[in-house]
Amino acid sequence: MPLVTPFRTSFGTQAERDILLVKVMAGGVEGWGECVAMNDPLYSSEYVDGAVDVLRRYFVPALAAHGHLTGADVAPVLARFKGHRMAKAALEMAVLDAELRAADRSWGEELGAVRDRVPSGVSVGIFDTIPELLAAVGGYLEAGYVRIKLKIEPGWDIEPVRAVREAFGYGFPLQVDANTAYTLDDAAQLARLDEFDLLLIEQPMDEEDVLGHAKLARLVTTPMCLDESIVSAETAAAAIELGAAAILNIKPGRVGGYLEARRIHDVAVGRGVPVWCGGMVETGLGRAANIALAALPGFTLPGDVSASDRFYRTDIVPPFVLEDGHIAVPTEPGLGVAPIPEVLRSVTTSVEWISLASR
Ligand code: OSB
Ligand code: MG
Repeated sequence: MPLVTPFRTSFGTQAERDILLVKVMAGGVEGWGECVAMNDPLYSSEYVDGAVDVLRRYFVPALAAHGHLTGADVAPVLARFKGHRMAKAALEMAVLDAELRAADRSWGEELGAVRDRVPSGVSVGIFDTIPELLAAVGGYLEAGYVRIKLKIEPGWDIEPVRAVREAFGYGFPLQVDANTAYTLDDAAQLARLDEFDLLLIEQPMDEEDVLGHAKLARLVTTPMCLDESIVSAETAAAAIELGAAAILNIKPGRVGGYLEARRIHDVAVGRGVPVWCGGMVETGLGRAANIALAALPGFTLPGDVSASDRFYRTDIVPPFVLEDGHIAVPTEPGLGVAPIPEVLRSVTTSVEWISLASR
């Protein structure tokens, strides 16, 4: 699917999104899952073709061998296979969607949502020039986004943040995301961000460098938030205890699914750590589920849950729109949305159907 504008981060520039969807058929009910893996293993080790392979080769056969399945069964059945959390999450999402549709229960009801709308933040990419960045940020503020996140990297950090604060003031939450582009040697440079009253700095260093983040947290006053490093409730608890994360970005795909995402939420709430829902440039399918997750009580910070038109001119489901800086939590059964057949067909590049019954 083409993006409305190229999205540049410290790990690359994306002009289109190649998306793997999983559809399960259970009786007469269908369920949809969206895999958040990207084309290339640059954000994390997973990538779309790898996800397709592991689903076809291992995960789908393992689920088929299990027989009757609920959404909650998916993670335990697949637990003996290491990693590939984004692929696992897509399967769990599809099975859970079918289960909830059949039971006439919404995603929000299942997860424990306590709000009917969530505040919407937006992730703003790296630009070639400051004026281009300011035009983009100005447009998002105009649209009503309540929180701005700037992507940063060495050479694009202090100046863009300063320019945004000078142009638009201090009256809205502003945060930065480095996607692992720095090391502890950059501590003094990152401490220069402290004067701009940022809500947080997200994943400045390598995903495995949790201890480094704990050290950096003592050298800067901007609160430390982890994204890539948090892959489970266990790693979340460890990062919090080490002092590496004062805030967590929770992405269901990265942690193996929405049920593990809820466990991380519970871990964080138990330790007084605020969380917010991250995004992976999802279609409206993943967006629907993320919005419901973001309505849980511990999600006290605005997430990267923007309207469909932040990334896509045409979404594959009826578009999510911004209303007064917020997005409504879907209320219909399951995800509450399903692909519009003609739109889905127009962006589909390949389909593979695996029949469990014949195995
Ligand atoms: O690090 O949060 C990130 C997009 C792709 C991969 C990683 C990240 C992002 C974003 C965009 O920041 C979030 C969104 O979907 O709005
Ligand atoms: Mg991030």
